Amino acid sequence: MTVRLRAPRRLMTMASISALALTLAACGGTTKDSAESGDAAAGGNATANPNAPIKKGLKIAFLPKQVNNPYLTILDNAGIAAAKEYGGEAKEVGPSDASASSQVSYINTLVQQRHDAILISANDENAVCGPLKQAMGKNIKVVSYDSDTAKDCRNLFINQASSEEIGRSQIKLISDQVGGKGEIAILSATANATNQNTWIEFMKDELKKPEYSGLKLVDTVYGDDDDQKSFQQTQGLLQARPNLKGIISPTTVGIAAAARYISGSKYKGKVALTGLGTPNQMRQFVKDGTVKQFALWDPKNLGYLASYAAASLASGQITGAQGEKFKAGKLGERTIGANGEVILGPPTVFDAKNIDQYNF
Ligand code: RAM
Repeated sequence: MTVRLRAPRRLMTMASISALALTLAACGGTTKDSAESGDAAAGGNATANPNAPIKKGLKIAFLPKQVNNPYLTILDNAGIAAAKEYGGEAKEVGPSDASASSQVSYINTLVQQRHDAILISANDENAVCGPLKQAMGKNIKVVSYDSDTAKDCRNLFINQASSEEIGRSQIKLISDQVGGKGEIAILSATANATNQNTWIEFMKDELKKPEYSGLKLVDTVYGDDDDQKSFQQTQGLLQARPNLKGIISPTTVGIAAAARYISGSKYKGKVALTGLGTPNQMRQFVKDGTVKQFALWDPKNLGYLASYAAASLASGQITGAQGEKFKAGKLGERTIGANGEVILGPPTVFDAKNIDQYNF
C-alpha cells in the first residue's frame, strides 16, 4: 500500500494526522501473514480473549516423531477425534523414522497448506526451529506435545507429566526391583529426543541421592525408537555387561522390544526391566514375569488436551502466556504454567494387579 503525503509537512493539522493514522490502521488488514502474528512465545503482544468461541473449521495437523509408533498413533488419533468435537479438521502426517531433521519438510508443507495450527512431538529441539518460527511468523500456532522444541520455537508445550517426576520416579522403580544395588543401564529412543534426554538428566540427578548410592549407571544406549534396533541394542547391552542388574527404557518402543528380547533369553528373571510403556504392548511381559512394574500416562488424554490447546490458541482464547486458562473439553479447565507449559497429570504405575484395567 502506498500513502502519498501531498500536503506540506507544516500544514498538516492534528485532524489530518489522525485521519492518516486511521487510514493506515484500516489498511493494516488481518491476514495470517500480517504483523499481528507471532504473538506469545514468538515474541509478540497479542491479547487473549478468554470468551472467544472456538472457531469452526480450524485446520490442525499432528506431526509425531514418526508415524509408525503405536503410542503416538493413539495420541494423534485422540487429537483428531477431539477436533471433530470442536468442529475442526485434523490430520496426522510425519516421517517413518525419528531422526533429527526428518520433520522439517513436513513442517514446510503444512505451512504452505496454511494450517491454523501445527502440533509437533519434536525429534530434535533445534532442528525444527527455523521452519516452526516461519510458521509462527505467518500466524500459524505451534504446539509441541510429548517432546518439546526449544522454547522460542512454539507457542505452547503440552507435557504428559512433570518431566522431573517422570525422570526421578524411573530410578525409584528400578531401585525397588533390583533391591537398591548393582549396575543399571538405560535403553533410550534417539540421542536427540528432547523428552528422553530431559528425563535422563533427572534420572542422573536422582542417582546422586544417598539412598541410591548402591546403583551404578554404566551405559546409555539408543534404539532410535526402532523396534529391531532396540531389540538388538538390548541384546548387545546384556552381552557386554554381564553384571547388569536392571534396564530402564523410557520409551514405549524401547521397553516393548527389550521385554521381547529378555522374555526369550537366559536373562529373564535375572535382569529387571522398567520404563515407560503402553499397557497393551507390555501386558504379556508382565504376565510372563519379565516385567514387574512400569509407568505411563494416558496417551489419549495427551492428544485430546493438545488438540484443545491448539484450537484455543488459534481462536484467540489464549496466547500462551503463563496463567491463561482454557477449556479442554471433557478434561476441564487447564492453566498455562511457566515457559508456556501445560501438564496433563501424574503418570500411572502398572503391574500385574492393575494392568488389565487399562486398554491402550
Ligand atoms: C515413545 C516416544 C515418545 C515417548 C514415549 C514414552 O513412544 O519416544 O516420545 O513419550 O515413548
